[in-house]
Amino acid sequence: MAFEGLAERLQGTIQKIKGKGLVTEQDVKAMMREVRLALIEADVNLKVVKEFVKKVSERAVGTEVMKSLTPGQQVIKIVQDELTSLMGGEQSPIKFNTKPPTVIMMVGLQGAGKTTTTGKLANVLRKKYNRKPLLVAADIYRPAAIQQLETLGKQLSIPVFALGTDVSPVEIARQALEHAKEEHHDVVIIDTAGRLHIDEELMDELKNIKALKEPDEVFLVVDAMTGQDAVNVAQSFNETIGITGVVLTKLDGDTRGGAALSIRAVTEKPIKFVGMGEKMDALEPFHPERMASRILGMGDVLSLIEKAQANVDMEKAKELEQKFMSQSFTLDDFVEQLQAVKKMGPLEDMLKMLPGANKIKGLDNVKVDEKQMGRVEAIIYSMTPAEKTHPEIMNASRKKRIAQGSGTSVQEVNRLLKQFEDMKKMMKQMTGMTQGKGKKKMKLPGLDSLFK
Ligand SMILES: Nc1nc2c(ncn2[C@@H]2O[C@H](COP(=O)(O)OP(=O)(O)OP(=O)(O)O)[C@@H](O)[C@H]2O)c(=O)[nH]1
Ligand SMILES: [Mg+2]
Repeated sequence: MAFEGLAERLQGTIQKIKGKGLVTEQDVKAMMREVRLALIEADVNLKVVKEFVKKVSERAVGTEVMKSLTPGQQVIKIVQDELTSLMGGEQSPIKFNTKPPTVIMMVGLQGAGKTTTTGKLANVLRKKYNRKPLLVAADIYRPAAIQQLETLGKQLSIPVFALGTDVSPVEIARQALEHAKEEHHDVVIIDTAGRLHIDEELMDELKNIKALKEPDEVFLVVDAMTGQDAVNVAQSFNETIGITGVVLTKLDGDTRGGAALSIRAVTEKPIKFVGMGEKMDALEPFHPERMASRILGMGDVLSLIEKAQANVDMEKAKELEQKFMSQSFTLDDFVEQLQAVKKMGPLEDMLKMLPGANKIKGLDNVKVDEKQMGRVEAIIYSMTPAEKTHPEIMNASRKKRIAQGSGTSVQEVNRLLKQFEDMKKMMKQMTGMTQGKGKKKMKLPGLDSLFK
Protein backbone atom coordinates (compact mmCIF):
# COMPACT_ATOMS: atom_id res chain seq x y z
CA MET A 1 0.00 0.00 0.00
CA ALA A 2 1.11 3.55 -0.72
CA PHE A 3 2.33 5.65 2.19
CA GLU A 4 2.83 2.64 4.40
CA GLY A 5 6.11 3.70 5.97
CA LEU A 6 5.02 7.28 6.49
CA ALA A 7 1.68 6.24 7.89
CA GLU A 8 3.29 3.82 10.31
CA ARG A 9 5.76 6.37 11.61
CA LEU A 10 3.30 9.20 11.93
CA GLN A 11 0.77 6.99 13.62
CA GLY A 12 3.37 5.82 16.11
CA THR A 13 4.27 9.41 16.85
CA ILE A 14 0.77 10.73 17.35
CA GLN A 15 -0.15 7.73 19.43
CA LYS A 16 2.22 8.98 22.08
CA ILE A 17 0.56 12.35 22.39
CA LYS A 18 -3.01 11.23 21.86
CA GLY A 19 -4.18 10.69 25.40
CA LYS A 20 -2.20 13.44 27.05
CA GLY A 21 -4.15 15.72 29.33
CA LEU A 22 -1.35 18.23 29.28
CA VAL A 23 0.85 18.98 26.29
CA THR A 24 4.05 20.87 27.00
CA GLU A 25 6.31 22.64 24.56
CA GLN A 26 8.76 19.82 25.18
CA ASP A 27 6.17 17.25 24.08
CA VAL A 28 5.50 19.19 20.91
CA LYS A 29 9.19 19.49 20.15
CA ALA A 30 9.76 15.80 20.62
CA MET A 31 6.80 14.96 18.44
CA MET A 32 7.84 17.34 15.69
CA ARG A 33 11.32 15.89 15.58
CA GLU A 34 9.79 12.55 14.74
CA VAL A 35 7.33 14.05 12.29
CA ARG A 36 10.17 15.80 10.49
CA LEU A 37 12.13 12.58 10.13
CA ALA A 38 9.09 10.67 8.96
CA LEU A 39 8.40 13.25 6.24
CA ILE A 40 11.99 13.37 5.07
CA GLU A 41 12.09 9.62 4.89
CA ALA A 42 8.92 9.69 2.80
CA ASP A 43 10.81 11.83 0.31
CA VAL A 44 8.90 15.02 0.99
CA ASN A 45 10.57 18.18 -0.30
CA LEU A 46 12.83 19.65 2.39
CA LYS A 47 11.47 23.15 2.17
CA VAL A 48 7.98 21.77 2.47
CA VAL A 49 8.95 19.75 5.54
CA LYS A 50 10.42 22.83 7.20
CA GLU A 51 7.33 24.95 6.57
CA PHE A 52 5.05 22.20 7.76
CA VAL A 53 6.92 21.57 10.97
CA LYS A 54 7.03 25.29 11.69
CA LYS A 55 3.31 25.75 11.17
CA VAL A 56 2.28 22.78 13.26
CA SER A 57 4.72 23.67 16.06
CA GLU A 58 3.40 27.21 16.27
CA ARG A 59 -0.17 26.12 16.45
CA ALA A 60 0.50 23.21 18.80
CA VAL A 61 1.92 25.40 21.54
CA GLY A 62 -0.77 28.03 21.05
CA THR A 63 -3.89 28.75 23.00
CA GLU A 64 -6.16 26.51 20.99
CA VAL A 65 -4.33 23.55 22.51
CA MET A 66 -3.75 24.98 25.98
CA LYS A 67 -7.39 25.86 26.43
CA SER A 68 -8.63 22.59 25.04
CA LEU A 69 -10.00 19.90 27.32
CA THR A 70 -8.30 17.31 25.17
CA PRO A 71 -4.90 18.74 24.27
CA GLY A 72 -3.53 15.49 22.87
CA GLN A 73 -6.43 15.15 20.46
CA GLN A 74 -6.17 18.81 19.61
CA VAL A 75 -2.54 18.46 18.53
CA ILE A 76 -3.47 15.55 16.31
CA LYS A 77 -6.22 17.62 14.79
CA ILE A 78 -3.69 20.35 14.00
CA VAL A 79 -1.40 17.84 12.29
CA GLN A 80 -4.33 16.60 10.26
CA ASP A 81 -5.47 20.11 9.36
CA GLU A 82 -2.03 21.15 8.21
CA LEU A 83 -1.50 17.94 6.28
CA THR A 84 -4.79 18.58 4.53
CA SER A 85 -3.94 22.14 3.64
CA LEU A 86 -0.49 21.05 2.51
CA MET A 87 -2.23 18.92 -0.10
CA GLY A 88 -4.52 21.75 -1.15
CA GLY A 89 -7.32 21.74 1.40
CA GLU A 90 -10.41 21.26 -0.68
CA GLN A 91 -10.91 18.79 -3.46
CA SER A 92 -10.30 20.62 -6.73
CA PRO A 93 -12.92 19.92 -9.40
CA ILE A 94 -12.49 19.88 -13.18
CA LYS A 95 -12.94 23.30 -14.73
CA PHE A 96 -15.43 23.14 -17.56
CA ASN A 97 -15.82 25.78 -20.22
CA THR A 98 -19.21 27.43 -20.30
CA LYS A 99 -18.87 27.36 -24.08
CA PRO A 100 -18.17 23.77 -25.11
CA PRO A 101 -16.03 22.06 -25.98
CA THR A 102 -13.95 22.06 -22.83
CA VAL A 103 -10.36 21.37 -23.83
CA ILE A 104 -8.14 19.25 -21.61
CA MET A 105 -4.50 18.74 -22.51
CA MET A 106 -2.51 15.87 -21.05
CA VAL A 107 1.20 16.48 -20.66
CA GLY A 108 4.08 14.74 -18.92
CA LEU A 109 7.19 12.64 -19.21
CA GLN A 110 7.46 9.30 -20.94
CA GLY A 111 5.62 6.48 -19.25
CA ALA A 112 3.99 8.68 -16.64
CA GLY A 113 0.55 7.44 -17.62
CA LYS A 114 -0.79 10.14 -19.97
CA THR A 115 -2.44 7.82 -22.46
CA THR A 116 -3.92 5.56 -19.81
CA THR A 117 -5.19 8.56 -17.85
CA THR A 118 -6.69 10.04 -21.03
CA GLY A 119 -8.86 6.94 -21.30
CA LYS A 120 -9.73 6.89 -17.60
CA LEU A 121 -10.61 10.56 -17.60
CA ALA A 122 -12.89 10.17 -20.62
CA ASN A 123 -14.57 7.33 -18.80
CA VAL A 124 -15.14 9.49 -15.70
CA LEU A 125 -16.39 12.39 -17.81
CA ARG A 126 -18.93 10.24 -19.52
CA LYS A 127 -20.07 8.28 -16.50
CA LYS A 128 -20.09 10.90 -13.77
CA TYR A 129 -20.55 14.09 -15.76
CA ASN A 130 -22.61 12.77 -18.60
CA ARG A 131 -20.29 14.29 -21.21
CA LYS A 132 -19.50 13.25 -24.74
CA PRO A 133 -15.70 13.29 -24.94
CA LEU A 134 -13.42 13.09 -27.96
CA LEU A 135 -9.92 11.69 -27.53
CA VAL A 136 -7.13 13.13 -29.65
CA ALA A 137 -4.02 11.14 -30.57
CA ALA A 138 -1.34 13.83 -30.77
CA ASP A 139 1.64 11.61 -30.02
CA ILE A 140 3.14 10.97 -33.46
CA TYR A 141 6.59 9.93 -32.32
CA ARG A 142 5.79 6.48 -31.12
CA PRO A 143 3.67 4.72 -33.77
CA ALA A 144 2.22 2.40 -31.15
CA ALA A 145 0.96 5.41 -29.20
CA ILE A 146 -1.90 6.09 -31.58
CA GLN A 147 -2.87 2.46 -31.58
CA GLN A 148 -2.77 2.38 -27.79
CA LEU A 149 -5.25 5.23 -27.57
CA GLU A 150 -7.44 3.73 -30.26
CA THR A 151 -7.57 0.46 -28.37
CA LEU A 152 -8.65 2.25 -25.21
CA GLY A 153 -11.24 4.20 -27.20
CA LYS A 154 -12.68 1.01 -28.62
CA GLN A 155 -12.77 -0.60 -25.22
CA LEU A 156 -14.69 2.36 -23.80
CA SER A 157 -16.70 3.04 -26.98
CA ILE A 158 -15.38 6.58 -27.01
CA PRO A 159 -14.26 8.04 -30.37
CA VAL A 160 -10.59 8.78 -31.02
CA PHE A 161 -9.44 11.42 -33.47
CA ALA A 162 -6.18 10.43 -35.23
CA LEU A 163 -4.43 11.47 -38.44
CA GLY A 164 -1.50 9.10 -38.37
CA THR A 165 2.11 10.04 -37.79
CA ASP A 166 2.74 12.29 -40.79
CA VAL A 167 0.72 15.27 -39.63
CA SER A 168 2.11 17.58 -36.97
CA PRO A 169 0.63 17.40 -33.46
CA VAL A 170 -0.46 21.02 -33.70
CA GLU A 171 -2.33 20.36 -36.95
CA ILE A 172 -3.91 17.23 -35.44
CA ALA A 173 -5.12 19.24 -32.48
CA ARG A 174 -6.46 22.00 -34.71
CA GLN A 175 -8.47 19.62 -36.85
CA ALA A 176 -9.63 17.71 -33.80
CA LEU A 177 -11.14 20.88 -32.34
CA GLU A 178 -13.05 21.50 -35.56
CA HIS A 179 -14.19 17.91 -35.67
CA ALA A 180 -15.37 18.13 -32.06
CA LYS A 181 -17.55 21.12 -32.89
CA GLU A 182 -19.12 19.40 -35.87
CA GLU A 183 -19.79 16.25 -33.93
CA HIS A 184 -20.95 18.07 -30.81
CA HIS A 185 -18.36 16.70 -28.45
CA ASP A 186 -18.42 18.77 -25.29
CA VAL A 187 -14.98 17.72 -24.05
CA VAL A 188 -11.78 17.22 -26.02
CA ILE A 189 -8.89 15.43 -24.36
CA ILE A 190 -5.55 15.75 -26.12
CA ASP A 191 -3.01 13.01 -25.43
CA THR A 192 0.46 14.37 -26.16
CA ALA A 193 3.87 12.77 -26.53
CA GLY A 194 6.19 12.14 -23.62
CA ARG A 195 9.94 12.53 -23.50
CA LEU A 196 12.54 11.02 -21.30
CA HIS A 197 13.59 14.44 -20.11
CA ILE A 198 12.16 17.87 -20.44
CA ASP A 199 13.52 19.33 -23.68
CA GLU A 200 12.91 22.52 -25.52
CA GLU A 201 11.49 20.88 -28.60
CA LEU A 202 8.78 19.15 -26.62
CA MET A 203 7.95 22.28 -24.67
CA ASP A 204 7.65 24.30 -27.88
CA GLU A 205 5.31 21.76 -29.36
CA LEU A 206 3.14 21.80 -26.27
CA LYS A 207 3.12 25.59 -26.26
CA ASN A 208 1.97 25.60 -29.88
CA ILE A 209 -0.88 23.22 -29.16
CA LYS A 210 -1.79 25.34 -26.20
CA ALA A 211 -1.80 28.46 -28.37
CA LEU A 212 -4.50 27.07 -30.71
CA LYS A 213 -7.19 27.58 -28.13
CA GLU A 214 -6.32 28.12 -24.48
CA PRO A 215 -7.15 24.78 -22.83
CA ASP A 216 -9.44 24.84 -19.82
CA GLU A 217 -7.20 22.35 -18.12
CA VAL A 218 -3.60 21.38 -18.67
CA PHE A 219 -3.12 18.23 -16.63
CA LEU A 220 0.40 17.22 -15.84
CA VAL A 221 0.54 13.47 -15.40
CA VAL A 222 3.26 12.35 -13.02
CA ASP A 223 4.26 8.99 -11.65
CA ALA A 224 3.93 9.02 -7.87
CA MET A 225 6.68 6.42 -7.60
CA THR A 226 9.27 8.95 -8.75
CA GLY A 227 8.95 11.03 -5.59
CA GLN A 228 11.08 14.17 -5.61
CA ASP A 229 11.64 13.88 -9.36
CA ALA A 230 7.93 14.18 -9.89
CA VAL A 231 8.00 17.43 -7.95
CA ASN A 232 10.86 18.80 -10.02
CA VAL A 233 9.14 17.80 -13.23
CA ALA A 234 5.97 19.51 -12.07
CA GLN A 235 7.86 22.67 -11.30
CA SER A 236 9.55 22.79 -14.73
CA PHE A 237 6.38 22.06 -16.64
CA ASN A 238 4.54 24.67 -14.68
CA GLU A 239 7.19 27.29 -15.28
CA THR A 240 7.61 26.65 -19.00
CA ILE A 241 4.14 25.89 -20.28
CA GLY A 242 1.85 26.44 -17.31
CA ILE A 243 -0.31 23.67 -15.91
CA THR A 244 -3.67 23.85 -14.17
CA GLY A 245 -3.54 20.64 -12.22
CA VAL A 246 -1.75 17.38 -11.59
CA VAL A 247 -2.77 13.77 -11.99
CA LEU A 248 -0.72 11.54 -9.76
CA THR A 249 -0.56 8.02 -11.17
CA LYS A 250 0.45 4.65 -9.73
CA LEU A 251 -0.68 5.50 -6.26
CA ASP A 252 -1.69 1.87 -6.03
CA GLY A 253 1.99 1.02 -5.84
CA ASP A 254 4.08 1.36 -2.74
CA THR A 255 5.07 4.98 -3.17
CA ARG A 256 6.50 6.68 -0.12
CA GLY A 257 4.21 9.66 -0.52
CA GLY A 258 6.69 12.45 -1.15
CA ALA A 259 5.12 13.57 -4.42
CA ALA A 260 1.59 13.69 -3.08
CA LEU A 261 2.71 15.76 -0.13
CA SER A 262 4.99 18.20 -1.92
CA ILE A 263 3.58 18.94 -5.34
CA ARG A 264 0.89 21.32 -4.26
CA ALA A 265 3.15 23.29 -1.94
CA VAL A 266 5.93 23.60 -4.53
CA THR A 267 3.87 24.34 -7.65
CA GLU A 268 0.74 25.80 -6.06
CA LYS A 269 -1.21 23.64 -8.48
CA PRO A 270 -3.72 21.14 -7.12
CA ILE A 271 -3.62 17.39 -7.51
CA LYS A 272 -6.94 16.79 -9.18
CA PHE A 273 -6.96 13.04 -9.68
CA VAL A 274 -5.03 10.00 -8.61
CA GLY A 275 -4.47 6.84 -10.63
CA MET A 276 -5.08 3.73 -8.57
CA GLY A 277 -4.41 1.02 -11.13
CA GLU A 278 -4.14 0.18 -14.79
CA LYS A 279 -7.83 -0.44 -15.42
CA MET A 280 -10.09 2.18 -16.96
CA ASP A 281 -12.08 2.71 -13.77
CA ALA A 282 -9.02 3.29 -11.60
CA LEU A 283 -9.06 7.09 -11.51
CA GLU A 284 -10.27 8.87 -8.39
CA PRO A 285 -10.71 12.52 -7.48
CA PHE A 286 -8.06 13.55 -5.01
CA HIS A 287 -9.44 14.46 -1.57
CA PRO A 288 -6.75 16.10 0.55
CA GLU A 289 -8.62 15.65 3.82
CA ARG A 290 -9.28 11.98 3.20
CA MET A 291 -5.70 11.41 2.18
CA ALA A 292 -4.52 13.13 5.35
CA SER A 293 -6.66 11.02 7.59
CA ARG A 294 -5.65 7.92 5.70
CA ILE A 295 -2.00 8.75 6.27
CA LEU A 296 -2.70 9.33 9.94
CA GLY A 297 -4.54 6.02 10.10
CA MET A 298 -7.58 7.55 11.67
CA GLY A 299 -10.11 6.86 9.01
CA ASP A 300 -12.21 9.91 9.40
CA VAL A 301 -12.42 9.56 13.13
CA LEU A 302 -12.09 13.27 13.78
CA SER A 303 -15.26 14.08 11.91
CA LEU A 304 -16.81 11.20 13.78
CA ILE A 305 -15.81 12.78 17.08
CA GLU A 306 -17.08 16.14 15.88
CA LYS A 307 -20.33 14.55 14.91
CA ALA A 308 -20.64 12.85 18.28
CA GLN A 309 -19.88 16.04 20.12
CA ALA A 310 -22.41 17.95 18.08
CA ASN A 311 -25.16 15.42 18.57
CA VAL A 312 -24.66 13.86 21.93
CA ASP A 313 -25.55 15.75 25.01
CA MET A 314 -22.62 15.27 27.38
CA GLU A 315 -24.85 15.56 30.45
CA LYS A 316 -27.12 12.89 29.03
CA ALA A 317 -24.15 10.67 28.32
CA LYS A 318 -22.95 10.96 31.91
CA GLU A 319 -26.44 10.29 33.19
CA LEU A 320 -26.64 7.16 31.06
CA GLU A 321 -23.30 5.95 32.31
CA GLN A 322 -24.53 6.49 35.85
CA LYS A 323 -27.63 4.46 35.11
CA PHE A 324 -25.52 1.69 33.66
CA MET A 325 -23.48 1.58 36.82
CA SER A 326 -26.39 1.58 39.19
CA GLN A 327 -28.27 -0.86 36.97
CA SER A 328 -31.31 1.37 36.78
CA PHE A 329 -31.08 1.45 33.00
CA THR A 330 -34.54 0.95 31.53
CA LEU A 331 -36.00 0.26 28.14
CA ASP A 332 -36.76 3.97 27.91
CA ASP A 333 -33.06 4.73 28.21
CA PHE A 334 -32.40 2.09 25.61
CA VAL A 335 -34.62 3.86 23.09
CA GLU A 336 -33.05 7.18 23.93
CA GLN A 337 -29.64 5.77 23.20
CA LEU A 338 -30.80 4.33 19.90
CA GLN A 339 -32.07 7.74 18.91
CA ALA A 340 -28.84 9.46 19.85
CA VAL A 341 -26.99 7.05 17.60
CA LYS A 342 -29.47 7.57 14.79
CA LYS A 343 -29.09 11.34 14.96
CA MET A 344 -25.48 10.99 13.96
CA GLY A 345 -26.42 9.88 10.47
CA PRO A 346 -26.45 6.65 8.52
CA LEU A 347 -24.57 3.99 10.42
CA GLU A 348 -22.79 2.66 7.39
CA ASP A 349 -21.30 6.09 6.76
CA MET A 350 -20.08 6.18 10.31
CA LEU A 351 -18.53 2.75 10.02
CA LYS A 352 -16.49 3.92 7.08
CA MET A 353 -15.01 6.69 9.15
CA LEU A 354 -13.57 4.29 11.67
CA PRO A 355 -9.82 3.87 11.84
CA GLY A 356 -8.62 0.89 9.93
CA ALA A 357 -11.80 0.89 7.86
CA ASN A 358 -9.69 1.22 4.73
CA LYS A 359 -8.21 -2.17 5.53
CA ILE A 360 -11.54 -3.91 5.82
CA LYS A 361 -12.49 -5.49 2.54
CA GLY A 362 -16.11 -5.44 1.55
CA LEU A 363 -17.15 -2.64 3.88
CA ASP A 364 -19.04 -1.14 0.97
CA ASN A 365 -21.42 -4.03 1.17
CA VAL A 366 -22.20 -3.54 4.81
CA LYS A 367 -25.74 -2.39 5.34
CA VAL A 368 -26.73 -1.55 8.84
CA ASP A 369 -30.32 -2.48 9.39
CA GLU A 370 -31.97 0.78 10.31
CA LYS A 371 -35.36 -0.71 9.65
CA GLN A 372 -34.58 -3.14 12.42
CA MET A 373 -33.76 -0.24 14.72
CA GLY A 374 -37.14 1.28 13.90
CA ARG A 375 -38.88 -1.96 14.86
CA VAL A 376 -37.08 -2.06 18.18
CA GLU A 377 -38.24 1.47 18.86
CA ALA A 378 -41.81 0.61 17.90
CA ILE A 379 -41.82 -2.33 20.30
CA ILE A 380 -40.61 -0.22 23.20
CA TYR A 381 -43.07 2.56 22.43
CA SER A 382 -45.91 0.05 22.64
CA MET A 383 -45.06 -0.81 26.23
CA THR A 384 -46.65 0.75 29.28
CA PRO A 385 -44.39 2.71 31.66
CA ALA A 386 -44.54 -0.18 34.13
CA GLU A 387 -43.44 -2.66 31.50
CA LYS A 388 -40.57 -0.43 30.46
CA THR A 389 -39.14 -0.11 33.92
CA HIS A 390 -40.02 -3.65 35.09
CA PRO A 391 -39.86 -5.91 32.04
CA GLU A 392 -40.03 -8.89 34.37
CA ILE A 393 -43.82 -8.41 34.64
CA MET A 394 -44.10 -9.29 30.98
CA ASN A 395 -46.42 -12.26 30.32
CA ALA A 396 -47.86 -13.85 27.23
CA SER A 397 -50.85 -11.52 26.89
CA ARG A 398 -48.74 -8.40 27.41
CA LYS A 399 -46.30 -9.59 24.75
CA LYS A 400 -49.11 -10.26 22.34
CA ARG A 401 -50.54 -6.78 22.90
CA ILE A 402 -47.13 -5.19 22.36
CA ALA A 403 -46.50 -7.17 19.19
CA GLN A 404 -49.87 -6.09 17.79
CA GLY A 405 -49.37 -2.49 18.81
CA SER A 406 -45.99 -2.27 17.17
CA GLY A 407 -46.79 -4.25 14.07
CA THR A 408 -44.21 -6.88 14.96
CA SER A 409 -44.36 -10.43 16.29
CA VAL A 410 -44.20 -12.00 19.74
CA GLN A 411 -40.90 -13.56 18.70
CA GLU A 412 -39.43 -10.14 18.01
CA VAL A 413 -40.66 -8.85 21.35
CA ASN A 414 -39.05 -11.85 23.02
CA ARG A 415 -35.80 -11.31 21.20
CA LEU A 416 -35.62 -7.69 22.28
CA LEU A 417 -36.37 -8.56 25.90
CA LYS A 418 -33.70 -11.22 25.81
CA GLN A 419 -31.15 -8.75 24.40
CA PHE A 420 -32.05 -6.25 27.06
CA GLU A 421 -31.66 -8.88 29.78
CA ASP A 422 -28.27 -9.92 28.39
CA MET A 423 -27.18 -6.33 28.37
CA LYS A 424 -28.21 -5.87 31.98
CA LYS A 425 -26.41 -9.05 32.97
CA MET A 426 -23.28 -7.75 31.30
CA MET A 427 -23.62 -4.45 33.13
CA LYS A 428 -23.99 -6.29 36.39
CA GLN A 429 -20.76 -8.13 35.75
CA MET A 430 -19.00 -4.93 34.85
CA THR A 431 -20.17 -3.00 37.88
CA GLY A 432 -19.47 -6.03 40.05
CA MET A 433 -15.90 -5.87 38.88
CA THR A 434 -15.47 -2.21 39.60
CA GLN A 435 -17.29 -2.08 42.91
CA GLY A 436 -16.04 -5.39 44.26
CA LYS A 437 -12.34 -4.84 43.85
CA GLY A 438 -12.60 -1.10 44.04
CA LYS A 439 -9.28 -0.74 42.33
CA LYS A 440 -9.71 0.42 38.82
CA LYS A 441 -12.79 2.26 37.72
CA MET A 442 -14.01 0.54 34.67
CA LYS A 443 -15.50 2.68 31.97
CA LEU A 444 -17.89 1.77 29.26
CA PRO A 445 -16.12 0.64 26.15
CA GLY A 446 -16.80 2.86 23.19
CA LEU A 447 -18.29 5.75 25.12
CA ASP A 448 -15.02 6.21 26.84
CA SER A 449 -12.94 6.55 23.70
CA LEU A 450 -15.43 8.94 22.16
CA PHE A 451 -15.31 11.45 24.94
CA LYS A 452 -11.72 11.31 26.02
N1 LIG B 1 -0.36 0.51 -11.49
C1 LIG B 1 -0.64 1.55 -12.25
N2 LIG B 1 -0.16 1.60 -13.49
C2 LIG B 1 -0.45 2.67 -14.26
C3 LIG B 1 -1.25 3.74 -13.76
N3 LIG B 1 -1.36 4.65 -14.75
C4 LIG B 1 -0.66 4.18 -15.80
N4 LIG B 1 -0.10 2.98 -15.53
C5 LIG B 1 0.75 2.14 -16.38
O1 LIG B 1 1.92 2.85 -16.73
C6 LIG B 1 2.35 2.48 -18.01
C7 LIG B 1 2.56 3.69 -18.87
O2 LIG B 1 1.32 4.30 -19.11
P1 LIG B 1 1.01 5.18 -20.41
O3 LIG B 1 -0.39 5.67 -20.25
O4 LIG B 1 1.33 4.47 -21.65
O5 LIG B 1 2.04 6.37 -20.19
P2 LIG B 1 2.31 7.60 -21.13
O6 LIG B 1 2.58 8.78 -20.27
O7 LIG B 1 1.23 7.76 -22.12
O8 LIG B 1 3.65 7.15 -21.84
P3 LIG B 1 4.28 7.73 -23.23
O9 LIG B 1 3.16 7.88 -24.18
O10 LIG B 1 5.29 6.70 -23.63
O11 LIG B 1 4.92 9.01 -22.88
C8 LIG B 1 1.32 1.54 -18.57
O12 LIG B 1 1.76 0.21 -18.39
C9 LIG B 1 0.10 1.80 -17.69
O13 LIG B 1 -0.74 0.68 -17.58
C10 LIG B 1 -1.74 3.65 -12.42
O14 LIG B 1 -2.43 4.53 -11.88
N5 LIG B 1 -1.41 2.53 -11.71
MG1 LIG C 1 1.26 7.88 -24.18
